[in-house]
Amino acid sequence: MTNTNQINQDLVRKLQQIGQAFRLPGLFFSYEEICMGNVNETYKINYIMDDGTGLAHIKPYLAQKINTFAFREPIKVMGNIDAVTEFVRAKRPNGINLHFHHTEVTGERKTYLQDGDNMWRIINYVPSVTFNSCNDLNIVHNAGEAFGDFQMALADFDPSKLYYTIPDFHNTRKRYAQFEADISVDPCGRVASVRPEIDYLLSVKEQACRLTDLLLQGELPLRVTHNDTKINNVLFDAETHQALVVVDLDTVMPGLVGHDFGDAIRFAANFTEEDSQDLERTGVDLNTYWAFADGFLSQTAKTLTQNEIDTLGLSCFALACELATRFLDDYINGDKYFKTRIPRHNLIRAKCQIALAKDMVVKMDAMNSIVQGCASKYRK
Ligand code: GN1
Ligand code: MG
Repeated sequence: MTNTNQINQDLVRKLQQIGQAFRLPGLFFSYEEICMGNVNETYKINYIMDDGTGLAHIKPYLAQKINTFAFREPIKVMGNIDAVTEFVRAKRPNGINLHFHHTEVTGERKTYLQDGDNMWRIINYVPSVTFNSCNDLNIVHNAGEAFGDFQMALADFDPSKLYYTIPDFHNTRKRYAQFEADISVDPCGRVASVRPEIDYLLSVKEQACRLTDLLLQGELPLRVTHNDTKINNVLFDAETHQALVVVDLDTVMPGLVGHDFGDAIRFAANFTEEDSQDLERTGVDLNTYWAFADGFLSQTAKTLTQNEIDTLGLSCFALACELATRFLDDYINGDKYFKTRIPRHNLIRAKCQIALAKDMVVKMDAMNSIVQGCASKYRK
């Protein structure tokens, strides 16, 4: 038996064991890894059961291993998710919702299973399609609407009920402070080779941190935000391309509207993918930007303050720089946080975010005008 088979068999056994703990009915028969997300591990697991009429019925679920290096307090993560999903479900009982299965451990119902250092959960599988990149402006518009709608659905959720599962997640100043501290330690001797990238990021530090500063100065309100608004975190109907549900709620925490807008734009409105090495082509596609902004503001414009609207363009730059520092910091530290799939993956990702941030500077006036135009359209 080859090594790979051995690993797969181990995984099969592990997934079966997890399914059993969550009391999934039927027989486990296959799994596939869902290769999205840079932090958690996700598997579609397929069960076969009798549908009651003697016919075989295949029922898929999602099994997810929470990365406990990123999420140090996964029980709090699940607490937030439970609170938020139940809140939305009560408001919209007929909508498509995420359902987290429960284990029964000594009579207690839990939506997670502790397995040594690992933490597992099982989620209902929603038949759907996702997009890592998308040229279809209708789909991008629908994603903007979905993230805007998600935030508005939680507008009356009491933020004090949420844990800060990753403290200072979008505190760009603290991200920079950590980055600079790690540069001076240089634990893997990689700093010398990434000087140009470090120099660029430090040269724009004040502008990149302005959003965080405005929050600390009380100029921008805290809301309940998603905080990880990559377009692949929206599930779409395969035929109509309507958005079905927003997923990956691990980072739902108090945050700024700009964190959600900026993160979505730096991912979806980039001409290239997040880890592209084609830096010539990397940059903001203003058509995609416009489509997302229109969808997002159609849901949020009436609620947002003028300051929030005025800083949406800036938030895109802030999020691109913040993520560039995180990727480069991880590279400097020896790739401990983000999953890497190719050599120097984090460096490649950082370079791509830097190229994107540079292009945003050039296009910032246009980005701001588009936001103002969409906001006034939906405020009437
Ligand atoms: C991580 O795992 P994923 O892809 O949902 C990260 C985000 C980054 C993103 C970059 C908890 O999200 O903040 O923007 O990678 N999530 C966490 O691809 O750190
Ligand atoms: Mg995520």
